[in-house]
Amino acid sequence: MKITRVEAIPFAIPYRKPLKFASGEVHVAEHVLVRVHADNGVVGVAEAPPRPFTYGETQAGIIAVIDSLFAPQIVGLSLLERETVHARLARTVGNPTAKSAIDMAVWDALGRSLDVSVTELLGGYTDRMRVSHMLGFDEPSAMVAEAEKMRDTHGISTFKVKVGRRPVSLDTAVVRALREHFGDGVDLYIDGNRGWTAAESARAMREMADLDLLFAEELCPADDVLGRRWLVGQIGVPFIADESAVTPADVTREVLGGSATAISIKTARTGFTRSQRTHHLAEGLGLEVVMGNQIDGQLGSLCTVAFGSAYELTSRRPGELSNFLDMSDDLLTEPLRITGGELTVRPGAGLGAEIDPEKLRRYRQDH
Ligand code: MUC
Ligand code: MG
Repeated sequence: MKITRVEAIPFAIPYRKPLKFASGEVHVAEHVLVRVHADNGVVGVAEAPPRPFTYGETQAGIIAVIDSLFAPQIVGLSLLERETVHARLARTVGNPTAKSAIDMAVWDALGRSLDVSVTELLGGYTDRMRVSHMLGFDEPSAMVAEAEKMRDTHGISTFKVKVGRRPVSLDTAVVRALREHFGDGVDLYIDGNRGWTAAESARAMREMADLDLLFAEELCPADDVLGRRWLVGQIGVPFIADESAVTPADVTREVLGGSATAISIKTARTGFTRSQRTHHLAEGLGLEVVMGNQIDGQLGSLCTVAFGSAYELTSRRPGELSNFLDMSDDLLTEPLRITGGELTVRPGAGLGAEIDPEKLRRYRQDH
């Protein structure tokens, strides 16, 4: 079970409907497929989504760091030496999605080698999660129509509404329209991607005080340290740290500093090995956890549900697992399906994902 080779393959699949939010927008999934080969013939897979507006990574940078630094550091290690893989990758700062894709592909290869699913290897709590859908910026009527389509087609009844525009009434009108349209038949929370100031966030939360929000996420920048603490101390719902708390150390700092009371775990940026550490930390600190979405394709969403299903805490709340539905196509032989508002893990070994060779040929960008 020794690692013999790591491939980083760029691919691009257009979105049918771009996702727009306060820190950026995504029109094409220009991701990197990572394949970890082992000497027993097994190949593990995962995908890295470059998010320059969140982590500073680019598609070309992810490929360069994998080819020049990470692959040579882990070739020759056993698939069982996951902590050694983690320690070697950790010698390089940053590059969270490049490291995570390698980490998850190693776990997938290990699961395939042992004929056990990744969810069972991690914790095996359940085999499914309820799904929360992320609604990107648009007119209120269009966002209500999208939510309705998601509910009617896939049974989804939890929605994360992107906010952070100015004036704040652009966004509070959307949340009010959703609540008025669906009544108490849906759960709603908001994510500002740092778009507002602390004072704007406080005003928006007051305007929405009667709308029964579940959570508020990253409404203002965590770097506005005192403003953020002031805000979190006064709002009546858990405040989720997402991009401000990527590492377990970030989580500790943000929570103990009073700048967050809940966290988002994204396997795209902490893989499985670091997401485990974050999960255990969250349990110890008594934090709410939401399994977040890094605007993942189907392979990334499968990684999220594989991890989220492994533990009670991570499967308690609906996970953000549905934005691949906005892509025009994907790489998996067997597409993911959300039914009755739930996504299940794939039966079988590892992640249970098979890459369709014809689709990979069509979308890869390195030939
Ligand atoms: C999210 O939860 O913020 C948008 C930007 C990013 O970093 O992730 C997405 C979703
Ligand atoms: Mg977020």
